[in-house]
Amino acid sequence: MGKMRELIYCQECGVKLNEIVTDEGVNRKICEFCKKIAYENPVPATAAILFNERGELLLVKRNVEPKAGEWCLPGGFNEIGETPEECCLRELKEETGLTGSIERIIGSVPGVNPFYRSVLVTGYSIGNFSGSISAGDDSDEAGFFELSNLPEIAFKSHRELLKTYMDKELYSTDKGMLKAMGAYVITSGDHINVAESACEAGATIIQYRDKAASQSEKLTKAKLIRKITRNTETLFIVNDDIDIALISGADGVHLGQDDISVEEARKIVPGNFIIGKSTHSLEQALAAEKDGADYIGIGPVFKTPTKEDYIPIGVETVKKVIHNVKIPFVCIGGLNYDNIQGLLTLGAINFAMVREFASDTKNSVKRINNMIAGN
Ligand code: TZP
Ligand code: MG
Repeated sequence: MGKMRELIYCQECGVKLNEIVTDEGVNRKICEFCKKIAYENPVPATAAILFNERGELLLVKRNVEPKAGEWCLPGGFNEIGETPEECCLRELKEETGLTGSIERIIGSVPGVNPFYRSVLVTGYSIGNFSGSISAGDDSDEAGFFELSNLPEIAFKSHRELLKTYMDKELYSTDKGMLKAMGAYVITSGDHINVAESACEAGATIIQYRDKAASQSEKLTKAKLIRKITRNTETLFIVNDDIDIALISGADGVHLGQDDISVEEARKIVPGNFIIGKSTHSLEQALAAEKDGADYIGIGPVFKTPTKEDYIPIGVETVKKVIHNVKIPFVCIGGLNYDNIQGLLTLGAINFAMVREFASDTKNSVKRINNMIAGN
């Protein structure tokens, strides 16, 4: 991206602008003739992140400057009266011929542009797409690219949005690229101690699950676990309570069958917030996937005193989930070092446990992650 084009003349009367520093210490330009500050605000734009069922990313080849001849995400500038979501879907249709629906907001990234000075690009992930590709408007070509074989992406803002999407997504749409959660540690007993040890051992996910504490106690502990996991690779998920997850700044929430739906929860959480869902059958697993869950828990696989009144779903249901569900799933319930080997052989790679991590947490996490990694 080139250098930002400077605003030199008043856009209303053409007089050369003077530079001032406001009482608040902000550098501004002023037109002495119009007696007005010439505010420099970014132009709003959007970009669409769309993967096909093979996990390939949709890109377009630009036919206009800046960066004519280079590839980028489909997208463009907001029209007056249009919401960013409408802009994103319109640009997608114009540039690629595809229609789709907004899945979620990925984030907004400021950028500079030699033609429009400053832009603010909001990225959205797109689901349920249909139609056949036909390039149009600002693009000469449109096509799907394997992530391992992407062309250079022209705009830094698009590269940043993609990175945010990839970092926070636990998976790509290609199941083969499913990112392992590995040992999924559910806290119990001395929750803080378990979380601290799990984090030190490099657990991918810690879920704070505390059925006994009051809401205020839970919030205090959730904040502590957030502190422990902040600036580490470990994701922090709160069980059941979306309010505590949001206030403590957790990475996500894990909802049960009796909690609010994923679709409703999605309305009040940030774009990259992880929402997991407990499921106890293939039907519930498919419903959670349709509802937009980022991952599901499937279980209890075996009988467990931790969830006593549930009938175990058994290995057969896990097999069905492996073959029918596209989002990541984590097996749960009655798992231990000995019985996860069989599930690994079937193709399961993520295992959530309460009792196994309740004592000697650090060693248990390391032992189970080594086993998952095949060491
Ligand atoms: N959901 C299904 S089984 C279960 C939950 C929360 C408890 C798993 O506990 P454990 O001690 O690992 O069997
Ligand atoms: Mg629950």
